[in-house]
Amino acid sequence: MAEVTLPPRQQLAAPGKWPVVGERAARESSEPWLVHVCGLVATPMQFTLAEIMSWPAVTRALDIHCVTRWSKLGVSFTGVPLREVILRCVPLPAARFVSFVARSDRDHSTSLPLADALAPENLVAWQAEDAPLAPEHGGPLRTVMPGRYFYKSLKWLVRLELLAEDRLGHWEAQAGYHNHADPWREQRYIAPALSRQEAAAVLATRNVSGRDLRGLDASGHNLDDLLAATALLRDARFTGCSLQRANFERANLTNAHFDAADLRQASFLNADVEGASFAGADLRGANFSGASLFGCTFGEEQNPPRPALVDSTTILVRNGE
Ligand SMILES: Nc1nc2c(c(=O)[nH]1)N[C@H]1C(S)=C(S)[C@@H](COP(=O)(O)O)O[C@H]1N2
Ligand SMILES: [Mo]
Repeated sequence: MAEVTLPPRQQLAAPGKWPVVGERAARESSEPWLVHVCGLVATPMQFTLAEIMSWPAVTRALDIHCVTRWSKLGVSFTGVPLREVILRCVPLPAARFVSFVARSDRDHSTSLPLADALAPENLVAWQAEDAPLAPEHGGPLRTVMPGRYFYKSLKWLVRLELLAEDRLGHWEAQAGYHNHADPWREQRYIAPALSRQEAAAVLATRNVSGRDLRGLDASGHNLDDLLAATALLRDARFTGCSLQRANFERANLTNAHFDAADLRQASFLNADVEGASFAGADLRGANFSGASLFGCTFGEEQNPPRPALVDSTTILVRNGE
């Protein structure tokens, strides 16, 4: 197999697999699909699907990098360059950002600086791998912004609004996703500001239940009996920690790092451990009942493999796979 380079801590999705992430369907509506371009443009316009699809189409192989750690390289998308859509409406000099809005129950949105949105590789696409875009993947029309985590690519595009100030998108505002989203710099989440001293003080109490400690670096600490139920520990680092009997029930541990951690008898009951890594961790007696384990890894895929230690006392119910 040819050598492929992936951004840090990404893995290739299984061949032929394309996970559905976030909303699964557009809002039901009998109205015709129209794409509105509004805000700071000289000529606000609306386009029908047929109109957009009548413009000169391009087909490009683009890389997908989802923030939950899967990547798909060279997916062929057909559409029109996003810049064509925007430039037809003539952005005013004050326009500096674009908000992309979906036809979905929560009016899902994301945003980009205008200059980045105008990059020639970005597409408004209606086809993937030579077939019409499946509804769950954003059909009939989505954006594809290669070079950003995939949350910057909006499914079910119906509105582009040009703005002077940024308007944070759904994930960026609600879930602390990084607004720049460069996978090569691993800009997944905004961590709340917490100094090393503050982090150390919190860890010394061994009780972080219910706290927001996204991105916390606890590597190497002895945290046996840690209380962390319902804590927000997305992207936190517990590499090499001793965490025997730790309680992570219902915690959010998306993309957390548990490599080489001692997790004997730890409880992950109903926790969200999507994308977390457990390479070389000791999971004897650990309980993952009800946990969502999508995209989490146990070291088998590493080169050389560093499999987690699992035995008959490990309760591993792979939900969400
Ligand atoms: N309308 C809408 N667009 C969205 C989302 C969403 O929840 N709603 N999720 C984003 C995220 S986080 C990802 S990773 C990709 C997932 O696209 P896919 O389901 O086609 O893989 O869509 C992005 N665009
Ligand atoms: Mo995502």
